[in-house]
Amino acid sequence: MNALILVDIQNDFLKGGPLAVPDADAIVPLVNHLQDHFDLVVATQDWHPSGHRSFASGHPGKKPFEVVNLNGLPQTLWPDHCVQGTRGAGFPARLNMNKPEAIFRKGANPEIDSYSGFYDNGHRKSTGLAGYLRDRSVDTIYLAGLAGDICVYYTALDSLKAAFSTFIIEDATRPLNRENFEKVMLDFQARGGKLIQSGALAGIT
Ligand code: VGL
Ligand code: ZN
Repeated sequence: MNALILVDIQNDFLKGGPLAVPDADAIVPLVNHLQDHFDLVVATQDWHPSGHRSFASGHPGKKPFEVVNLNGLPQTLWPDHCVQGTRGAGFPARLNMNKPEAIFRKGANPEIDSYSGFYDNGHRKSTGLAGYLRDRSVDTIYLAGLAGDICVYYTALDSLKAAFSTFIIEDATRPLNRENFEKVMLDFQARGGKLIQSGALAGIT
């Protein structure tokens, strides 16, 4: 059984948002179309309380994209984004959110960031996503969404660790940083993950 996971396709990561991913809006129509190829679609949602410790605004003298130590883990500081209940944390109206059967929220603990849809960055607390997918007899996961080099990548790594066959649909994601994306995709593939183009999906699913 295949599942498509939509990673963090939220207003704050789209055009005009505080953490806008370059060209991110281009994936929305493609992602809407891709959903037709899957029997199961789920989504993840970055969902931070205001004052989350990953926000640069709470670290005097620090700027977004600087790295600090947060409770023993290296933490890139971000502009305030995806604050619970705000429009920016919501899904864009033009994204089809009728098909996704469940939404897994992450990043609610103010003391630890959560890039992966499966676990926080310290691998301390599960979101329940792996158990949900196994219960639905999923063995193969396809990933689309934002950002390709951050939350899509970390979700893909945990998917491999949980022994799911894992595909990233390359044209259905966009990175914050293209150079970093190329680097982390080599790592993803070295761990057994596969990069595919959406055009190849019609024959597979
Ligand atoms: C993300 C940075 C901070 C993402 C979330 O969805 O890729 N990146 N929070
Ligand atoms: Zn975040």
